Amino acid sequence: MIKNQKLLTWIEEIKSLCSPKEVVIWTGTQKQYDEIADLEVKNGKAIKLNPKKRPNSLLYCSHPSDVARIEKRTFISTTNQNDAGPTNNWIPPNKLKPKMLELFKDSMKGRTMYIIPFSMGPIGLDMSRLGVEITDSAYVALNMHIMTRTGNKVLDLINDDEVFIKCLHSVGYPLEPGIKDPSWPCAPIEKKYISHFPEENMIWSYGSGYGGNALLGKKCLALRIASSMASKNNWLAEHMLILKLTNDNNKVKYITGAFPSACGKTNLAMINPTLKGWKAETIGDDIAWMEVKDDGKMYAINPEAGFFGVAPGTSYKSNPNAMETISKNTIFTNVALTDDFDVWWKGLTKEAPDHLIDWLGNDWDKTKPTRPDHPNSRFTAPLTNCPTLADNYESPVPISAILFGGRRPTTIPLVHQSFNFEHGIFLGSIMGSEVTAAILDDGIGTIRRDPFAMLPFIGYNISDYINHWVEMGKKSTDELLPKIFYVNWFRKDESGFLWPGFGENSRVLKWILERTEGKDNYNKTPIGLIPDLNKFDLFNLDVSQDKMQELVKVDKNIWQEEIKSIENYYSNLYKDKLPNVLRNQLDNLKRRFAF
Ligand code: GTP
Ligand code: SPV
Ligand code: MN
Repeated sequence: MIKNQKLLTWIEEIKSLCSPKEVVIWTGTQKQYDEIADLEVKNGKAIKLNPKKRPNSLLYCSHPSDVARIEKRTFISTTNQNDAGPTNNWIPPNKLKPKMLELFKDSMKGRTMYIIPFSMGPIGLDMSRLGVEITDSAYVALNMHIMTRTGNKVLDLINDDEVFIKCLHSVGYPLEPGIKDPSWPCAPIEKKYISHFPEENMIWSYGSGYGGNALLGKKCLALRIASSMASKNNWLAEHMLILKLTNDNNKVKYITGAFPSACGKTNLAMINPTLKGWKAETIGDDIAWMEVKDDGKMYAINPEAGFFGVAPGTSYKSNPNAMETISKNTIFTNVALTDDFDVWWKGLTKEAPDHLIDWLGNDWDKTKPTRPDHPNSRFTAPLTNCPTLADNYESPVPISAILFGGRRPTTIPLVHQSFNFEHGIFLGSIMGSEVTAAILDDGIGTIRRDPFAMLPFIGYNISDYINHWVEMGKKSTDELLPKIFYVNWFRKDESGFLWPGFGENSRVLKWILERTEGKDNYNKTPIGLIPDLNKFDLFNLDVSQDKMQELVKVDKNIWQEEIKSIENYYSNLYKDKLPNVLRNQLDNLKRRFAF
């Protein structure tokens, strides 16, 4: 039962604004989940997958206009534009709120309004944060049940007069009498708004039902609002995986990694090391909240309770742990349906089945020029399904290394280490990657800078964000803070990727952990420390010496171009607010190359 007066008042307010047909409070029981799932199947919204092959699992297929995060329709709404900064779309609250209130007016007509209390982070942990999402989408309710800790246990905390973050969501498709509900209701692009009000820690999302646009605990709360909260309270909210590693001497260390969307976080978080005696365990695959504790070390938690992972490319060969994770209790979105009511996507098996129903609901066979799955199709599955989930996944863990990475076909070596923490901040700031299908955009494949893999997720001014990282660095010493690395699994030559990736990335992790222990296994270059190939584990690896040389090459001419590009990027983006740390680091880099 809801007792928190603030919550009761807010629910009444939204009820009279949005006019839903009925209100359902999410209790978090399996019974409630199953009932809503069954109703969705009965109403033709979802397909129940073959219980013999994929127990307790659903397939949803979205409207073709609603397939990914939409950065153009994502807003940071602050009184002053400077507080949102140059990386965010900005509309001030006094303009945005009236516009959105008009859209929300009666927007839930004919629909059920779900009240979902949730905790980002383990229930009751001091690093966790509470939220309530009000939504008219059963898909969102079912996904939130998997992706967050939800239900009565969380409500009990909120009832104890705790603060919670208000998250309002509507698919933006009111059911006027006589209107048939489509299988994936949503609003046209120009009416979609994914809005954040960091001054009052509030989220309003209208018109999209997909992923990060609609599961408001994830990118909206745990990254955009959380990063803004963290900047004022000495912590960090980052787009990072968290991985536990045990080496062949039984030594345990933890790392985090920030790679842009669809650039390998889930895969690294579930890595099966090819190195003998090494063990990897999963803690998180998308978001890390971090703080420096009294012992001077940086600790991380995964605020999520599930995976919302990229389906294409996932197979027993590339990521067997993900395959096990999604073997049951999973919601699939925008993958293809097989004749025996199982799922298929590009890369699952070498050959596609002879016949499929594609994600648009059409018959598909190999003569069709189109692919049957959407490139940003996804699975939603609970962390507890993951065979490699670490047993201490709900406790803050001390981080030894932070990895930055992205898809860079040239220039960036397989791995390099920063000279110190502030140089690491510089590496984060210049990160770039080929744009992937995780964003609804025309620019897929082109390289864009994506600082800290946070370009779409920093909920405030990026200059302040960089300076906040500097402040975090001052909370401890370089000795105790995580060491910072830049990795690139995606360097290419004419024949494709130079590096086999996936399980073989454990060789890079081994080098990295040795570096955190100060081992002399490196060569110094102007951009940082790269592996000395004589001291890099190449045993049983099928990569030629030439390719290995190419993978760690730092080419002076190419870097001269890269530095020009960084200078341009900095001056276009930061204008007169370039943080000192970046100016100094860029000067240092130029000096080391002596251009
Ligand atoms: P988001 O959930 O969007 O934040 O993405 P993510 O960073 O978790 O990406 P994910 O691990 O799902 O990887 C996306 C794609 O990259 C998949 O198609 C993978 O097969 C591919 N990939 C992951 N790791 C590697 C690697 O080491 N080498 C190569 N070549 N491809 C990889
Ligand atoms: C990403 O795009 O980085 C994702 C998927 O993790 S979504 O939650 O839809 O943003
Ligand atoms: Mn992500």
